[in-house]
Amino acid sequence: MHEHIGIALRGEKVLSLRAEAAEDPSGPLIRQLAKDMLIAMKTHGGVGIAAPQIRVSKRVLIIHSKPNERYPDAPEMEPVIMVNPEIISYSECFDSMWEGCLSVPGLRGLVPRQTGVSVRYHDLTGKEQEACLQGFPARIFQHEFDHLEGILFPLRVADCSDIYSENEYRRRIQGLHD
Ligand code: K1U
Ligand code: ZN
Repeated sequence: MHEHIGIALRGEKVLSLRAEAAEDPSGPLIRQLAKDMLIAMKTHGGVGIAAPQIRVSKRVLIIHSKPNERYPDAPEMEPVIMVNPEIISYSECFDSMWEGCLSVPGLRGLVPRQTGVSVRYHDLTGKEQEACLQGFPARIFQHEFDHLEGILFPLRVADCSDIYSENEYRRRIQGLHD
């Protein structure tokens, strides 16, 4: 049984700061941070997480795309840990999807984002990597990268009337009646 790792909630200052670069991507502090983030992401049922969400203001994020109730066609991927990620380029196309956030419980918002993104990052061995992400993984990346910039998804919602409570989202968007 792992110790419980709490999630920072909207309103906490750590979520509105620009996170600091990790000086040593393969060092013991960042490796331990990545382990804690993986535990927190899995415990709380996320498809991604960023270090500020466990109250560490460092530029580390994880994306873990998998098919789920909301995105049944999402690709199944092993978790990808990215240290000091940078965006190289965006695709020109946008689409909108309903997002949630572990730090904004109970809310869903319709967020327009670029459909693809090319990124550069360091892995936990310190090696520089590049990746081209499309679809759901690209969306998770942009959501997590925003956390490193101190931005939460409600700021990205284009129309305020597209912010719903979780219950209303389930009723209206998913057509579930509970
Ligand atoms: O950063 C986070 O808070 C994790 C967040 C990632 C995310 C979800 C949806 C779109 C973009 C980014 C979540 O995992 S929210 C948790 C959740 O309820 C969920 C799980 C699977 C799909 C969608 C939402
Ligand atoms: Zn989030």
